[in-house]
Amino acid sequence: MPLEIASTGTALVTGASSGYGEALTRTLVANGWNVIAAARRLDKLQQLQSELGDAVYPLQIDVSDPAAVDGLLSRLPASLAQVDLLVNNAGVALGREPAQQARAEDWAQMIAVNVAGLAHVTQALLPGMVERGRGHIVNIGSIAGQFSYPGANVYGATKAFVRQFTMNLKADLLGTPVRVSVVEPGMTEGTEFSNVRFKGDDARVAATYEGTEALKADDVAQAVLWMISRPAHVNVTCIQLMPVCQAPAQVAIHRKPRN
Ligand code: 8X3
Repeated sequence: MPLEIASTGTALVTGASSGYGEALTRTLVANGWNVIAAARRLDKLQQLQSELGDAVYPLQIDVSDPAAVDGLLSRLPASLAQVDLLVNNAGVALGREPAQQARAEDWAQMIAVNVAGLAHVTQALLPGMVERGRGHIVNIGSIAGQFSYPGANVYGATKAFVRQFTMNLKADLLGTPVRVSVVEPGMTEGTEFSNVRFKGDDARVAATYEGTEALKADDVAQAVLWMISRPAHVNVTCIQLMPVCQAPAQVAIHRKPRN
């Protein structure tokens, strides 16, 4: 059976300046959507617009700034004010140190963007979707929200929030046609994720991907496209994807040194 064509409309993608957000912006535009591409780096968004055309509307915003999110809808032109698809993609991982060595500022920033920012943007757009009887929210989580690994501490916990928030939204939206989904990617290469996480330590970034064939941002964009292309009565609640070379393999055991 051929893949259904995604229904189109207006999408708002946070974190659209790079990585999954950029790939998704390209995919949505290619499938007929108008995309409000939201991120902090306006120059990157403007580049996307000049490349993809007027289907892209650049919106400079920091989702961790409550006042900016409160004013989000008022900054949109009337033709784009009714958002049909929200992709809560903006997120950040900072550090891989054990919790006892992690920096408080890193934890605070991850919570501000991945948890508070995501919830706040949702709160800004969801009432309109329910009122209009049309909408889909896709949250970008991570396999780190389900599986533990050393150094994932607060990052993984923020992504566990994303998963559970999605499921709780699903419960609240019962009786409305608004859909809600979470996508949980594993290791992905070719994005800024690890450069940000390791704060520009190129050797650690290179070591992370050495000998692997990781997911690409487009793999994630295609998963989102499939989700939003399902018939209106189908709510894909969760897609989790990992590269073949990655697995949540074992519970670790620390052994005492032999005497
Ligand atoms: C990032 C995926 O595998 O690096 O969200 O934790 S992983």
